Amino acid sequence: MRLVLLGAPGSGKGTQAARLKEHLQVPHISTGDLLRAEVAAGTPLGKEAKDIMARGELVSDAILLGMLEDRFSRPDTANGFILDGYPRNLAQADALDKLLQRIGQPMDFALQLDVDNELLIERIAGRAKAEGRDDDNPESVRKRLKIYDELTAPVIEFYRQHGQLTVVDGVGSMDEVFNRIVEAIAPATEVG
Ligand code: B4P
Repeated sequence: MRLVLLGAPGSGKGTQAARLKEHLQVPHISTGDLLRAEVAAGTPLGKEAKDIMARGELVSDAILLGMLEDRFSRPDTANGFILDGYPRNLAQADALDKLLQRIGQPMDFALQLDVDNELLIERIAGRAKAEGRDDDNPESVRKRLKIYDELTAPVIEFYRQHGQLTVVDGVGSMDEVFNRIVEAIAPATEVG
């Protein structure tokens, strides 16, 4: 199954993708994780992305597309994937659509995790304490939420218009949200 998780920062995309990966037995591709790995390894790409990410801004579309093309070329995606963190604007949504058409693997599901802003800020503040991620400071979080509203929210409409969107209530315990997702994708998993 090929699935993309959509939702604001802190909506639980990474959290749920880690669980869904076990459930569906397909790889979890997080563009945030791919970028953080580049930063940690100190590659030229990582050096370019580090400050942009810390400020809560988007890394360039060209870099992201190159990274994704590279990731999709690996054999473990043959049976599907869970994509998390991409697309973050309409240009990325369009590029992804074309890329998947080219490799003959169209998206099966776009799942939006719906969570209100107050709770998003609370969750990210919790992660800031637990993990100390560079971009979880209040200023970057405000910027990330603004960018989400302006650039990423239209991506939801893109998938709605393509008839691929399912909205899942992202409020509740991690188990409750997971169970809702499993229920939403059940018809597709039953027919294989
Ligand atoms: P990401 O890594 O995608 O970061 P994120 O949006 O904060 O989501 P994440 O998946 O980590 O958080 P989650 O909601 O699971 O991106 C980081 C940066 O990378 C971007 O700002 C950008 O600079 C760059 N980037 C990535 N992709 C890009 C792209 N396509 N184009 C350009 N730039 C890109 O969880 C958040 C917290 O909530 C966790 O602490 C979790 O434990 C908690 N939580 C989750 N579910 C919960 C629940 N049900 N109840 C209580 N807490 C919960």
